Amino acid sequence: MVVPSPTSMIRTKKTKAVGIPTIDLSLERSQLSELVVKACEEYGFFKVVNHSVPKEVISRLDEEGIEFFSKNSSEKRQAGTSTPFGYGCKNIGPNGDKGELEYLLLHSNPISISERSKTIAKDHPIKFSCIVNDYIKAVKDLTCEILELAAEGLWVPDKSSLSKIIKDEHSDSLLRINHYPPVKKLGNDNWDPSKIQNSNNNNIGFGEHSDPQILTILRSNNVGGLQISTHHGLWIPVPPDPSEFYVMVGDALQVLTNGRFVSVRHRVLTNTTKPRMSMMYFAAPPLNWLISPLSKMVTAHSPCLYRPFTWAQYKQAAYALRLGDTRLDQFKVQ
Ligand code: GA4
Repeated sequence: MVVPSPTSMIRTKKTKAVGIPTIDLSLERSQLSELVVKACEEYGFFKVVNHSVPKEVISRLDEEGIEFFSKNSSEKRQAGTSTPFGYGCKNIGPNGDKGELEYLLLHSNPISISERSKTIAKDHPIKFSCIVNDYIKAVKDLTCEILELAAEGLWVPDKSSLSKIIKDEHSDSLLRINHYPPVKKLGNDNWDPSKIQNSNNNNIGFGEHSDPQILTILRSNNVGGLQISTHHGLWIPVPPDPSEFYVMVGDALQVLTNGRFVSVRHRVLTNTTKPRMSMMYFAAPPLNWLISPLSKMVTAHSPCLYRPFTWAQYKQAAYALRLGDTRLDQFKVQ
């Protein structure tokens, strides 16, 4: 059984309790694989506790992030523009999407990290590079553990069929550090949070979207703002938990599981008093990897939903659209 965490328990209008699943990774393996599959199916989102990422690795990257975002804007801009990697402020992607945030977008490839770090942390590039490397390594291991549990729970014969995609040395995985400065409520005393659906609203930190990759591993400081949408379209606030990780199903995993898992739509609202900082590891295939449903997931009852495409083709499609657009439709079997 997936245990909803009491802090995240909310009630819908129909008085049905909705909770974000929490999975304790110290449980027995056979139990864990079932829990992972259930959470991926029901929400495409869950929290993991008792994970293997050392506290010290988390706190070092936290410190580095705080130091970077406290610099003045001309110093931050020395990290290069965020297209494709570097520092970004308010602009998200190439098609006019905006958010109330600044961020660092880094490639997980070690060569890019050390090159990038020279401009991010001029005075101590090696230190920055080591911290980012250590964090990526630890979170990548966690991602592989979760993907192996998912494969086991789906009864896929090769339990490494998913994890091997991101273990590939050419994996296109990314690390993103987002910083949401506090934003005053819109200059109007009748501010209505229900109107926040509108993506032009200043209080949207990062607009509604799903992540294109396989899996996203997220953590944040103690400031909330993240919301996920249930598959029925209900928005649930995610309580911040600086010592644990949240896991999100991305579009590529939706395809690999032939739609059995559905990528989770999420957004971030800004806080009026405190800054939020979050860090996401986006686990992705190599650019030339052919993505198609795992053969075990295609049966007479579940015919193949997607035609094969490379990760490069999918990225191109994602970058040609707006943040909130649905990108998978164009890859569906007619
Ligand atoms: C969403 C997930 C990751 O943050 C990201 C984002 C990327 C960007 O910020 O450059 C995208 C967005 C994300 C999906 C659609 C495209 C690409 C902005 C955008 C409008 C780094 C990613 O891989 O896709």
